[in-house]
Amino acid sequence: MNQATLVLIKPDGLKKSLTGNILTRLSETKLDIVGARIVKVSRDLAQKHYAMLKDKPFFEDLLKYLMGEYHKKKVMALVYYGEDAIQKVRDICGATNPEEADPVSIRGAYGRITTKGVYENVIHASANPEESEREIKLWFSPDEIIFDLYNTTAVKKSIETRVWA
Ligand code: 3AN
Repeated sequence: MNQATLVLIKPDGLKKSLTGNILTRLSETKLDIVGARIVKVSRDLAQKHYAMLKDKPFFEDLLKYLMGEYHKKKVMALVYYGEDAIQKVRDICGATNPEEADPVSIRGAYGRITTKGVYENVIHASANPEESEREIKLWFSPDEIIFDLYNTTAVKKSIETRVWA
């Protein structure tokens, strides 16, 4: 079954110049990239993305990590699409704990745990179809994805917006 999944190359991945390596590894899946953005992550976006973990003791560090306070203030967000996309991407990413991840997985090869106990595991990938839909809708608007993954609705906006001068 065709699925969409959200991938984030996290600030440590960008700081360590791993973007190319990670995209090359992900291309092994033969999935399609249907959306891509470079994002400066706000606290609000980080909180919404990790809402499920809000009661964990590492939550505050996790927010700071995703916002780039330990590395670079940017994240690369991608939507991959195709047959069994969620599992294919998760397999290449490896386990959450980079020290337990298969050494040839992305997290096993490039991740680390800091002396403060923060998992710096360079990549995020959606865990299941419900999460991928929630996450993709959080990080992308319909027009930033090359086809309509989910139902859309038209709204008229009369808000001031910036354009190139
Ligand atoms: P995954 O990203 O593999 O789906 P989640 O959703 O359980 O795993 O965790 C989200 C993120 O929270 C992880 N990618 C990692 O950065 C961080 N994290 C998870 N468990 C821990 C932990 N025990 N200590 C520190 N950070 C953690």
